[in-house]
Amino acid sequence: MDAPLKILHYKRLQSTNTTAYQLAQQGAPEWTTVVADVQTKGRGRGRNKWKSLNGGLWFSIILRPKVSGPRLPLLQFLAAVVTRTALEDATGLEVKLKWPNDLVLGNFKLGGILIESKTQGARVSFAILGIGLNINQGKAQLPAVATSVGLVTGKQYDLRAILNVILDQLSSSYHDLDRPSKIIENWWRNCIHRPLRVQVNLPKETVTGISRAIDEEGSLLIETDDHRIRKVNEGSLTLLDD
Ligand code: BT5
Repeated sequence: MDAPLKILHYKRLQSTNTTAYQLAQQGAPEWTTVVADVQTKGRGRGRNKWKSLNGGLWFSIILRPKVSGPRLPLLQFLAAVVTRTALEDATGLEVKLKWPNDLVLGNFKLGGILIESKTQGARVSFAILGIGLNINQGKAQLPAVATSVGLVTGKQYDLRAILNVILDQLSSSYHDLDRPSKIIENWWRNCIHRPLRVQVNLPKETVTGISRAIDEEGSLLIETDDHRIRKVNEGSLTLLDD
């Protein structure tokens, strides 16, 4: 870790990503981490909302990775593999990954990752790595598509202890950003649609086929029914049963 780690803990914020972004613009050091018990305007990708009531772990880390803009998605994949392992270690559950940014438990969404960044040309000035994990919430505090660790195990967890493990493991594997294939291989090994039939809804079309691989920029490669490979870099993925 290049700079001393500072954790800023708030009871309530609109979004830890927004606060972290403002701090980064004011020059806050790398690894400054913003955590909130509750987010009143938690965000997902695009216009998606992120339900962030008490009991979940909602945090954002300020990073200044030395990667070019197109390689920034690697940070999301690195965060996913690190968080997955940390959660498995803390809970004994089998946590899996789904493209592009989901952590899943069984068929339900356990957590998500949202990276927002400021770039100058191809250079990344800073990136805000936002991670949301459902830990201690009950069913009533979660959207229907979601689950929490506590809901599955019946136990309650120490959020700060889980955060510390994730930060620790992330800082010690941060240099893996120079080894994209290592990150991608680990991610792919733990992905639930490897290689299964999927549908990806893109802003203007739908692509259906076999999910074959992730490339080093985080795009999903889908083999369509006419045996061509389609590369998609955004969208929502659904597993098809047929
Ligand atoms: C994500 O978006 O999965 C990224 C979520 C990132 C949240 C963190 S919390 C800390 C930081 N601060 C923020 O404001 N955000 C980050 P996406 O792939 O777009 O998924 C969003 C969708 O997940 C929503 O449209 C819902 O369907 C579903 N969803 C909402 N809240 C959820 C929750 N608590 N658990 C599981 N799924 C949820």
